[in-house]
Amino acid sequence: MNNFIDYNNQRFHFLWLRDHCPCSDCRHPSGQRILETWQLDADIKVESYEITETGLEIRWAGPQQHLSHFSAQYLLANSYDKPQIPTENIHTWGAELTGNLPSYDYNQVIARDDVKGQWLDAVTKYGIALLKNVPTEPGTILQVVDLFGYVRNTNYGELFEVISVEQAVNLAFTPIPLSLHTDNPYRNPVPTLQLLHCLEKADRGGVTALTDGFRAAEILREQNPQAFNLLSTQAVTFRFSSADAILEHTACMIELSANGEISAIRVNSRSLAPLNLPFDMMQSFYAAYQELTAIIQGSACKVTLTLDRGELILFDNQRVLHGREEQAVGPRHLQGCYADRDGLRSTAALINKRQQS
Ligand SMILES: O=C(O)CCC(=O)C(=O)O
Ligand SMILES: [Fe+2]
Repeated sequence: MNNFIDYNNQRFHFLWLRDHCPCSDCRHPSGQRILETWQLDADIKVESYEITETGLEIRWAGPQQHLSHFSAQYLLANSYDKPQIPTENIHTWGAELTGNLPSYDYNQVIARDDVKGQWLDAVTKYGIALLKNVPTEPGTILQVVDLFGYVRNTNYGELFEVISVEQAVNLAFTPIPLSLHTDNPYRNPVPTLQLLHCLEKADRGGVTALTDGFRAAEILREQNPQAFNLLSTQAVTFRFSSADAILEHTACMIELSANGEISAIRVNSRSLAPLNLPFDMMQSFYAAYQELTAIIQGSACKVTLTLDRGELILFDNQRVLHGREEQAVGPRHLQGCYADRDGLRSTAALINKRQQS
């Protein structure tokens, strides 16, 4: 006897169906599961079932004769055994985005739900969006985060001042150029979003460089699969220490999801701890690391721009690398802060739902 039901040419295991029973004994009105999967009989049997106009009705075998009714809509939306279509609309980019970053006007974003939705969707799609005409009142960056989520507080504070200071604890707080990097790979969990808001622009220099790390890693995968394999399987350690924080995390520079997709990038020359790898791997690991970073810094991938007063970039810190080129001459003041993707995605999904209704 089969252990599944064929519904409209989609097969559903008995066990899957029992586990997804939507009745009020099995599901809370919130939609959350009440039944405990571990308590189900893995060989559960069906007493009888009927394909009706509205869906599927099942009477389960056993003393309780439990009944389940599934709507056609639910079964259609949740049928399995088909290629998983990526739900996220990710569009990788290179230098062609120079002068062309997805850009939104702050006043429109705060006035219009649809524009706010477009701004947030752009961050998911491209990993970055530029906001213009943000008031240069210090601290406004925190109000920008309030538009979509929650500030991620760290040892650098709720927000941090990117200005040149004496005895800086971090190269970011000097006028020195910074090679393209993701922030805080020494932290776990790492802040998944970063914001940088320009309050004052240097007379010269202080140019912002940006690279889509997903594109760079894809290029490496194509041009040198062995190098890609090393960077996505050999973990390295990143470390930061100051008077008030000692942070360390060990993970791969290229992180892959279970189905082999590039899911996160960690590159930060300043905070890479001494490499500790098998002796015979060291030379080839360096070659792979140099090849990836050459792609990241290369002109095919990199976008440069000089942030003007009132401009703010919001970007995915596990995907888009940022850097600073040319020593800043004259006062320059950015405010930075971290936030997380969950809040952004949730706000975007709520807006999309509102737009559809
Ligand atoms: O000064 C800049 O443009 C970037 C600074 C930076 O990388 C940071 O604060 O994370
Ligand atoms: Fe940074």
